[in-house]
Amino acid sequence: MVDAADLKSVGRKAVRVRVPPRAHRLCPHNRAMRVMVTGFGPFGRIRKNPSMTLARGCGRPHFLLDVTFDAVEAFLKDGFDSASYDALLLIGVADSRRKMSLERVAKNLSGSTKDVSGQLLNGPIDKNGPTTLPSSLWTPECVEHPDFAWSDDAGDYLCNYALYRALQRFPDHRVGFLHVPTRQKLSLRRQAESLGWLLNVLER
Ligand code: PCA
Repeated sequence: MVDAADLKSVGRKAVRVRVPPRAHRLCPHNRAMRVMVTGFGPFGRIRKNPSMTLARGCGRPHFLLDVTFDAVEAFLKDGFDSASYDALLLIGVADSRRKMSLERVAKNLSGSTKDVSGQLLNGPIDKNGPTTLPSSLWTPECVEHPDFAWSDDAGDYLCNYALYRALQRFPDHRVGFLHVPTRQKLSLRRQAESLGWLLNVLER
């Protein structure tokens, strides 16, 4: 469907004006978008976190995070060189998911599970922060693949925390969180292929 805003009247003819995807508008000279990818380490029953393997193997600059509040804070403060990137794609596992889930929102709430160092937040992430923050990374094409689905619930643990804090800290970057299934539900090989597809879509 053609959006009315995409149509300009030239004489009597309506022509379609191509609005470049947001990625291109953000990057001067049509340069491919520069994405940093992160994955998380083990926690709870997850001994081998697929997000770590995916981040390592995605062929883009990546950073591996321990499942702790301090590791997320340290990464956002010193590990993410924001001037060198346009976007930040955070990845974690959620064993309830069957699909690769594109989180659309982060909420200002951390639950009652301790991080792997024993630290507990259990309450608002930022007492003065907004209740929710919308993700700024996705485009509608991101779900044009059968392995991907939208999600509006990133949980209340480190993944939601990382998304909320990254969105707060980098309002001018594109930031998103991808929750992946366990490898028992979707093979790692297929997850890696799907992630490759997603990165290509985002970088277009
Ligand atoms: N999943 C957890 C934290 C780390 C990870 O991979 C979560 O969903 O919050």
